[in-house]
Amino acid sequence: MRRRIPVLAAAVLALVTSTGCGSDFGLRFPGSLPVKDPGSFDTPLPIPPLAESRLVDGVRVFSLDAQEGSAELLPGIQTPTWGFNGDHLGPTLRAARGEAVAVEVTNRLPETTTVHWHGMHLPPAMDGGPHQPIQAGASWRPAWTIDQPAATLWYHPHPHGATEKHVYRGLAGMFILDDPAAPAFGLPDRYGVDDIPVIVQDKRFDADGGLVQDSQGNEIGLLGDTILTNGAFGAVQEVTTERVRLRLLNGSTARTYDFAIDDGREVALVATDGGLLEAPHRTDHVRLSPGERAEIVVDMEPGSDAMLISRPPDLGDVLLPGAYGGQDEFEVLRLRAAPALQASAQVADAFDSFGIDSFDATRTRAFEVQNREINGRRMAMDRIDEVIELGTTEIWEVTNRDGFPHNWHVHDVQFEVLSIDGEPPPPELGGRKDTVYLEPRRLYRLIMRFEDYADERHPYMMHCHLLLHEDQGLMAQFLVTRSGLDPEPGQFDPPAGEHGSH
Ligand SMILES: [Cu+2]
Repeated sequence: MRRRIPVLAAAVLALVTSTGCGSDFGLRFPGSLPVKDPGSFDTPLPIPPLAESRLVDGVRVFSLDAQEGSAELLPGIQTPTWGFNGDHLGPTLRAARGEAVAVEVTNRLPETTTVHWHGMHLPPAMDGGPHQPIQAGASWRPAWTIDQPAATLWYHPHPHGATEKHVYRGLAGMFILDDPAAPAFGLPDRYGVDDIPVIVQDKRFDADGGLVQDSQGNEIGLLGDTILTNGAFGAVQEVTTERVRLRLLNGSTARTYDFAIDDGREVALVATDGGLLEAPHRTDHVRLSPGERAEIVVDMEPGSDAMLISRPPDLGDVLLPGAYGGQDEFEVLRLRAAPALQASAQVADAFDSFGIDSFDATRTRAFEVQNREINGRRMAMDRIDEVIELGTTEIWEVTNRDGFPHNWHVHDVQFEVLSIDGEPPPPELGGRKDTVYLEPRRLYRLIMRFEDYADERHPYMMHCHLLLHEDQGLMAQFLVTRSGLDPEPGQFDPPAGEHGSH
């Protein structure tokens, strides 16, 4: 067990740190520990397999089975887990812009689940939110056409009140979108060779190796003391090229990371949630809250080692940063370069430009997040909170009124951050986003367009992607309709269960 994070030592360190700091009470929230691992990081990084698909009448059809299993998350120990098409996590789905896709999802779990396509622009009935439950033993077959830029998306369950549990047990996978019409821009693109999926999650284990899902009173949820990359602890990726692209996904339930290379070198941040930035952004760190993604390109020297770490993330003006992982620093993934490296292309200086014009916005809505509520209300499956007219552009003003972290995720769209407290967003928030961290008491102005899919009966979700908060009801429902008018009383008939019975 020498490569497992030494919990006891970390607890002692937490005590020392908290008493020395004076502004924090580290042991009040034992789920939040500074985690250090001196281990050797020599477990080969598991690369999720690319999902097989078959073409049926021009539709690319994938199959996903949610199932129970057992996986070696810690060396030599079997942990009961859940996974898609396997014991833990799921295969990487991959499709191109313009393709018609379908996914045959079968639930082999002992309870109801759903599968949501996080970041995808698609009809709400295909979204896989809480209104598309798949009962135990049942199947569901969503189908849609990929119609958005190349991006690193992901899929995970979204059953109302149980999302934290289902994701934490291992139900998550990447969904990579390609755009054949877009230039390659010199970006590394050989999956598993120089284009590496990196799903980062934190876990807690009991003495028998079982996953412990216990937030221990922490109001943001569970903070694990063991960091897994693609389901492995202490992983190393062998690098054979001068440049390697890491597709970072924060698949954790509550923890926010600040990814960096241990020697402080700059990397090129090339993409965020919804695709490429307008130009690479040279930076030495990238903060990701749960659900967010970032693609970085790391330059490697032959024969060298580089450690991807997470530095103490700046969580903004929270009351007890140490309680929310704001003081934690730990290693994530070792990159080990071969003695001789294949040449890599030069990454372009600029990518495609884009941008939603704020003059197009016809409506502004304000959302206040506080006490697990949005504008004073918790999620209700039979209540529509907002109705939006198809084809319009809106500005949403979102503020976290609590003294602890939240973030903000909107289904169906990729939004852009117009401003934060009236200032332009930093470069890392200058791209297409579907999830953004909400520093307390700051005003985030987001702009988005609602296009293509009108539906009077099936809502999309907006919610905090800290999964405990989502489960507790920090979520709201919106319809996109042709009229944009509220549905007549009784017209909204939540279609829960319509997909779960066959
Ligand atoms: Cu939250």
